[in-house]
Amino acid sequence: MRNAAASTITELATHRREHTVCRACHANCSLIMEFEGDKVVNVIGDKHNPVSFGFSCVKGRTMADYHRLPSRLLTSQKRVGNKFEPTGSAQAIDEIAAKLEAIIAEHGPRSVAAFCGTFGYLNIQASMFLKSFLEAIGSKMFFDSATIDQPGKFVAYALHGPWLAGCRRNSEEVDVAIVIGQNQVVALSGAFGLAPAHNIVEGKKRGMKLIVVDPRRSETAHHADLHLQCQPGEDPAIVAGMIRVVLSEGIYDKAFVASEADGIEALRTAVEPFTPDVVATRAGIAANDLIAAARMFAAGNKGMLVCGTGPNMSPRGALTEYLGRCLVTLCGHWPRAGEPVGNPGVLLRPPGPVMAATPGPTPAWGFGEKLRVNGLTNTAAGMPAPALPDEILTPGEGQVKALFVVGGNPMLAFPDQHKVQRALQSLDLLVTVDPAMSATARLGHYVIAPTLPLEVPTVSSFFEWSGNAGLIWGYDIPYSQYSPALLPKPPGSDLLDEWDFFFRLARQMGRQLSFKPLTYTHPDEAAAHAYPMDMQCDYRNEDILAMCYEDSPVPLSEVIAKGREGHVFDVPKKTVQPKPADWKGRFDIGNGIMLDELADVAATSAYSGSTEFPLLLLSRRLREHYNTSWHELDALKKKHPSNPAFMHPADMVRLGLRAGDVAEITSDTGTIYGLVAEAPELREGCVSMAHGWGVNPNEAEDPVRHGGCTSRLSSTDRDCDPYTWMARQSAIPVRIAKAAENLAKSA
Ligand SMILES: Nc1nc2c(c(=O)[nH]1)N[C@H]1C(S)=C(S)[C@@H](COP(=O)(O)OP(=O)(O)OC[C@H]3O[C@@H](n4cnc5c(=O)[nH]c(N)nc54)[C@H](O)[C@@H]3O)O[C@H]1N2
Ligand SMILES: Nc1nc2c(c(=O)[nH]1)N[C@H]1C(S)=C(S)[C@@H](COP(=O)(O)OP(=O)(O)OC[C@H]3O[C@@H](n4cnc5c(=O)[nH]c(N)nc54)[C@H](O)[C@@H]3O)O[C@H]1N2
Ligand code: SF4
Ligand SMILES: [Mo]
Repeated sequence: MRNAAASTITELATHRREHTVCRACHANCSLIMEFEGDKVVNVIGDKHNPVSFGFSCVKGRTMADYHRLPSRLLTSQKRVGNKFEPTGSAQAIDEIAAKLEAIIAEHGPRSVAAFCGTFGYLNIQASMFLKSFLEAIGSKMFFDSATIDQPGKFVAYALHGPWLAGCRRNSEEVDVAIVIGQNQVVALSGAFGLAPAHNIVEGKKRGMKLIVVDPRRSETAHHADLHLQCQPGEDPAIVAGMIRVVLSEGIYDKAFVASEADGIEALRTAVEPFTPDVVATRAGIAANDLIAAARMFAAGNKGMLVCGTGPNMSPRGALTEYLGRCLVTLCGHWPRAGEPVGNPGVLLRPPGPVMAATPGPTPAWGFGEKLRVNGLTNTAAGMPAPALPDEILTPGEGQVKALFVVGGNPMLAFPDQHKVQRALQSLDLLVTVDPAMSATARLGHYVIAPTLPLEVPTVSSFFEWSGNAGLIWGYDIPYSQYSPALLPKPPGSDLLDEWDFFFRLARQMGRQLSFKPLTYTHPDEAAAHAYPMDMQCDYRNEDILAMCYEDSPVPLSEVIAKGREGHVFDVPKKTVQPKPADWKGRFDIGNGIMLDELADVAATSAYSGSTEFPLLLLSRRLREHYNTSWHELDALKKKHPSNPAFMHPADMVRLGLRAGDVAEITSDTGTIYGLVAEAPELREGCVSMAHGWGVNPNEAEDPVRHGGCTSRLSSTDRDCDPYTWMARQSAIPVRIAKAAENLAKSA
């Protein structure tokens, strides 16, 4: 008896539960980690959490295992000949600093560029320090993943004009939603908060109508009242068709449009060719469904429309986004004066007055740093990353010679994989900051091994930030969560936080970093509050957090004290303010460039493949994996060992393919392999495949283990958006055949 009692006491002493913020993706779900001693034995969602309601995904639940992956780099790596060798981080910094100084001396600061990938920008301290570092050396060549993602959003935002009260989100009242090519139930990005399936079901109980436009009956479309299972690439015609219905039936919000928008007559003329019958034929949907969708959206009082990566990666993504905004404006679905502001701000200060007004269009491109290729400039979505390989490859003054990649993996994620490889291999210096020997790292000179999320303290500010950036994501309530470091750094490791790497590198180079508190979400305000860092100080993570959120609406100390489990803070309530009587700003719903593009659509036949490449390859996400990472753990591979080529059963029969066969998928730029999986939910004639898999073109591939890299099928020499250079990453024309015996055998 005594022994049993003693062991219970020991168990009680060693068993503990800790709350944490998941940082395996942008959603920042609230998780509970159960420890036995130092060991994490279980991770679950927190059902009492007011924003994630217990939701978690398998990635979050395997967070701790991800920190202990055998392939994780515990020390930085340096290329020696054809091999990589471990190197101390201090030595790596010395050497990188010396190489950079030499490159800058010979080629100027513009020859140094940076790409901030998903795990760079999700870690907002990392991206802030990376930007500061570039600024300190005098380079404006900062690129991020927005221009290989949904640049159309930012461009359309600018051309149409933003709304100072923000986008409508899944607040309690939304009564109608149109979701175009976004699958939030899996991807967690979009307007339905952090527990999308839960929020959609709850919304529908209140009477919310959901319309989904997707060639696939996606997990989100599964909940739809109306699913337009369209031909890919026809989204501009579909939205133009809805606008035409709303205008011709006179069911738009005439008072709102008269008060807030210019250009309705130009828009009316431009959508005229898109009759329900024309759109139905082009997009392969029923004319009555298009009409019903438009009427449903117009009839709502509080509607929201959101586009995802589907239309943004298919032809004319900016046009679809632009027309989507015009439809929202026509229906008057923007938050109005007097409505409550869901989240007045906890750690961040919203960018300006929350007002029912638009300042009018803002510059979409044509400003800032000029690229030397394709006539490109900086844009509202940032510098055009798909053109970075051409910038690297094009000789002449200003040619990029050194590249930092932080939390990104261009070799598997940028379009035109062959060109990306040529570009990266031609660099004098390629440094990745990455826990893995990624496909990009394998072509580089140094890999800096970073700490991982559970090893550092953090706050859930990324999701709050996205609510201020016009992304339609963000908290609806004044919520924040703080998590201390929960796991020690692995024994014997030599790891640096991303911010600390750039701080130390600047110090080594004798450069001065400027610190821009994250509290101020408006760039001008952040710049006004910037101050020089003490370059001799050995800052700790806690110092940096305090500096990031100084002067936050709720003091960081209070978030730390009350926010361990996630907390809704008692901040003064705000309402959307009316605009002043003499306010001049108006939306532009008749932008000439966009409407000329729409005229081009009207003048050309429906988007389709060709005789040689008859199928269209669509982008999609898999629940268990995240872009190019989260591929390794066994728990994640149970369902699919890599990225299957999902196909409609009728296409499989026609092509003589069976589930499990290795298919050879060929576009006019390359060939990849994928395991065929049956997907009756897909529109016939389409293949649906996640990106971010495969290997570099010079590496041996195993279709089962590596999957196929869909970027190898796209080109940046044509079909690109003229301003952001967004390439065709979805709706790529391909042909499919059964792979040769030897490849099939390796399956
Ligand atoms: N064809 C096609 N192409 C696409 C897409 C598509 O749908 N279809 N999607 C596009 C989209 S939306 C995006 S956002 C891009 C993504 O493009 P990238 O941002 O370039 O790719 P990721 O896979 O997100 O990069 C993740 C890298 O970060 C590393 N990493 C993981 N955790 C950490 C960490 O804590 N710290 C650091 N420093 N590194 C970490 C991983 O090992 C991996 O190498 O791809 C785009 N490419
Ligand atoms: N589990 C998981 N979550 C993720 C990611 C991940 O890799 N895994 N990636 C993250 C990233 S970086 C991002 S940007 C977001 C993206 O989030 P989403 O934009 O929701 O991305 P997907 O889940 O790929 O959904 C895109 C949908 O568009 C459809 N589609 C493809 N082409 C077309 C077209 O031409 N027209 C229309 N109407 N639809 C089309 C596809 O069938 C698919 O259902 O997800 C994020 N979340
Ligand atoms: S969706 Fe999954 S990976 Fe993303 S934050 Fe939530 S638990 Fe983490
Ligand atoms: Mo993305």
